[in-house]
Amino acid sequence: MKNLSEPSEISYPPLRSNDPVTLAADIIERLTYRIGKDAKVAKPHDWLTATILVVRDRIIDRWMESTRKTYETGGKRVYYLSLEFLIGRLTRDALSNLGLMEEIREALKTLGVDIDVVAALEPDAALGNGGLGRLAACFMESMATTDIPAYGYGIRYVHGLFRQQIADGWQVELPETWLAHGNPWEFERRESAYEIGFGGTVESIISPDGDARFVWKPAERVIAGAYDTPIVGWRGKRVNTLRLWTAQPIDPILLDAFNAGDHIGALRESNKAESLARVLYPADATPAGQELRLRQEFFFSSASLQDILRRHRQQYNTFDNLADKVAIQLNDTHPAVAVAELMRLLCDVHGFEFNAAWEITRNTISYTNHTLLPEALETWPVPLFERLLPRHMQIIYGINAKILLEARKEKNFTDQQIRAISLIDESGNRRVRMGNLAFMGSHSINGVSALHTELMKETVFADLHKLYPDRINNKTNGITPRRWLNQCNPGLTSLLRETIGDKFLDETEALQSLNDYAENAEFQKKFAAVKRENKIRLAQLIQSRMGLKLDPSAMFDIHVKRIHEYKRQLLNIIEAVSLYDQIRSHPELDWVPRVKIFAGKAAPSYHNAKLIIKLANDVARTINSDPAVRGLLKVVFVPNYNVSLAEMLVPAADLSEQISTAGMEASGTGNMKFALNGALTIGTLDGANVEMRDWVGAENIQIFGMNAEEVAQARLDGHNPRAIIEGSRELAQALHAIGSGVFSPDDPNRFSSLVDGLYQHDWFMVAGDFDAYAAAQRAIDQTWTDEKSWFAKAIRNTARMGWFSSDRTIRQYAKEIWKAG
Ligand code: B1N
Repeated sequence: MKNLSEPSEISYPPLRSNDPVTLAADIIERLTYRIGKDAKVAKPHDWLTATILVVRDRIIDRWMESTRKTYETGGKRVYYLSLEFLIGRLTRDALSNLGLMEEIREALKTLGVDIDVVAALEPDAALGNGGLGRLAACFMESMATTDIPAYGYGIRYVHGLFRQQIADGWQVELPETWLAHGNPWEFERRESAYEIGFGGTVESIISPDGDARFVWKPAERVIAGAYDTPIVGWRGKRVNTLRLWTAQPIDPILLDAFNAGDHIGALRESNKAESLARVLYPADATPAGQELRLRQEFFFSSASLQDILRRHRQQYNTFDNLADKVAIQLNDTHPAVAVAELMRLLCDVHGFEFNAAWEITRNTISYTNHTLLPEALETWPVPLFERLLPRHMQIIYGINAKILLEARKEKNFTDQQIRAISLIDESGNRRVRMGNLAFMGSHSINGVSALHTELMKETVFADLHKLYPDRINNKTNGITPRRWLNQCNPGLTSLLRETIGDKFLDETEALQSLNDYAENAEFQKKFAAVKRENKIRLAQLIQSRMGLKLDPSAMFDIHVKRIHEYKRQLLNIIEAVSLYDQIRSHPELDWVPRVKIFAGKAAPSYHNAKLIIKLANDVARTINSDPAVRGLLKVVFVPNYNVSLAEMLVPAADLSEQISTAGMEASGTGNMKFALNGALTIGTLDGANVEMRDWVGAENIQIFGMNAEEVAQARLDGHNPRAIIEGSRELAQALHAIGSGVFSPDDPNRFSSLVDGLYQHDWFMVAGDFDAYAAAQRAIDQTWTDEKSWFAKAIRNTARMGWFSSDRTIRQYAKEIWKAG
C-alpha cells in the first residue's frame, strides 16, 4: 500500500497572485465564507482574522514545499526544545518576510480598512518571560531565514505572561488571555497526539537469556495534542514549524461519577490534565520549584521526543542514524529530563542496550546554559522526582554510576570532584541536578556570550569541564534584524536603503558601509530626524496611555527589562534621585534635559523587585510634579512591558541602560536591539556588552564600574558598602532621602529595607558602582551637548552592530554544534 505521507508526483497549483486586487478579493472571500460576516458589518477584529487567513494561505504552499524538500533530501532536522517562545505579534513579521506588506496595505485600503489599526489588535503571544523566550523566537525566525529545517517545541499556554497593571505605583498581576478571540495562525493536528505518563511503578521482565527489560506502568496518563504555527523566514525562502503542545484528559468526563451526582469529581481528571498547559510560570532566572513545573517539563519533553522519534522512524525505519539526522537543542535545563526520556524510549520501547542508547542520546542532544545565578540552577527533590518519574530516576542513577566510574578511573577524580559532578546533590536533602544531567547527556554545552562561557568553565561546570574539556563552547546571542530593525524602525530602514543600498537587508554586516557617513553633516541631520520622529511616536503613546507629556528634544534614557536586583534598576533610580537633588541645589548649571524611562515586570513573589517598581513610581510622581525641576528631569514607569511595547521603545532611545552587576547577566539581547537602532549604551563589562564594546569601539559606548573579577574579589574580601556610602556625599544624600520617606510621605519607612540592604551587604554592588555610574552619566551629558559627536557615535553603533544578527548566531550553531544546514 502506498504510504500517504510520502511525497508523490502530485502537481501543485501555482503560488497565488499577490496583486492588491486579488488580495482584496481573497480577504472578502475569507470574511464571507470563513468568518461568516458581511463586509458592511465586519468589525476590526474580523478584518484582522480575514487578513491573517489570506496571508496564511500564501504561507502554506511554501510551508509544504519546505517540509517536502527536507524529506526528499534526507536533510538533518534541528529541534529546539524550549519552555518559552516569546513571539509577540506574527502578522507584521509574516507580511514583511513575504514581501506583502505594501500589497496588503493597499488591498485593505481599497476596502476602507487601515492596516495599522487592524494589526494593532493582534494580541502579543507572550509565551515567555524575557530574554530566554525572546531568543527562542528570534532563533525560530533565523533558522527559517538561513534555510535550516527546524522545529520549535514548547507548550501552548492558555495564559501567557501576566498583564501588569500599576495601581497606586504597585504592580498588580492580571491574567493574560491571548486566545480569547481564537488564534487564526495555528493549526490543530489531531493526528499528532501522544500519551504522557506520570507516577506508578516500574516492572522488570527477565528474558530467557537473563537480560532485564523495564516497563514503566504510569498511574496517571494525559494526552499531548499538537498545534502548529508556521514561521516564515526572510524573503519567504523557508517556512518552519513551531509545534506547541496542549494537554487533554484521556477521559474528558467520568460519566459514572457524573450520573451518580458527583459533578465536580467527574471533571477532576480533566481539570488536572488541562492544568498542565494552563499557565506559564512567571519566573525569570529563578526556578519555579513546584511539582506542576516538573510535570510541565516532562510533559513537553516527552511529547516532543515521541514526535521526533515517530517522524524519524517513518522516514528511516531505524534509530541507528538518529544522531546523523536529528539535532536536539535544549534551551536551558527546563527540558533536561529529555536526556532520561530519550534513554527510556530507546531502551524500554525500542529495545536498545543502555550503552548504545547513551551513545545515540549524547550525540543527538546539546544544551544551552543561560544563567550562572546559583539560585537559578534547577534541582528537584529526589522523593518528588522518584514519585513522578520512577523509571527516569532509575535511568539517572544508571547514568550517574557510569560517569562517576569513568571520572574516577580515567581522570582520577577526588571525592570532592565526584560530589561536584554527581547527578545527585547529597549536601542536604537529596536533589537531582538538572544542569549536570543536561551536561552529561550532551555533546555540546554552550554559553550565550564570551564572558558567560568563560565563567561557566570556572564556576558551575568547573569539574565537568575538567572531565570533558572539549564540550563547552560559546555562541554569543543575537537578535533578528527583521523585527528589531526593519519592522520596528521603518524610518531608519528607508534612510539606510537610500544611503547604502539594500544589501544589509540580506547581510546585516553590510551595515558597516554606514561608517563612511558617521561624520557626514547631511546624513547626521537625516539620522537625527528619524530618531526624533520615533521619539514623538513614543511620546504620543505615553501621553495617551499615562497622560504624561514628554519633550522629544530631551534625551530619552531607557531602562527596560525584567525587574531584578542584579539588573540594577535601583542604581538608576538612585542616580535619578541624586540628579534631582543637584538640579534643585544648582539651578544655575546647564543641565541636560532627560527623560528616564523604565518598564518591566517583576516575578509576583519577588518582594524586592516589586518594591523597586513602587520606588520608581513614587520617585516619578515627586520629580514630575516639582516645578523646581523645570522639566529638566522626568521619570516614567510604563506599565505592562511586552514585545510590542519594546518595538516602540527600541527605536526611540537615545541612551540604553545595560548596567547589571558584572558577571551576573549571561548575555542580554535588549542591549543589542538598542545599539542597532542607534542608541548609545551606558553599561558594565557584563554579558555581551563586552563584545559590543569590541565591535562598536570603546569610544562609542560608555563603560563604567567594576568588572566581573573585581566583583568576585570584593565579595571575597568583604565588601564594605557603609564606608563607600559615607565617602560619597551624593549617594549618602540620595539614600537618606529614599530611606527617610521623601518619596513616600504616606509610609516613610516603605523603602528602608531596600536602603538597609545597601548599607549591610550590597550584594549587587549598587553602592560599590554608584560614583562610577554617576560620573559616566555626566560624561554622557557632555557628549549630548556636542550634537555632532553624539550622532557620529550613534551612527557608528548602527553601522557596527551587524554581527549581532541572530542569523550569525544560528549559522554558528548549525556549523559547530548541529552539523546541519
Ligand atoms: O537568557 C537570555 C540572556 O540574554 C539573559 O542574560 C539571561 O538572563 C536570560 C528560568 C530563565 N537566563 N535564565 C533565564 C528564564 C526563565 C526561567 O524560568 C531562567 N533567562 C535567562 C538569553 O540567553
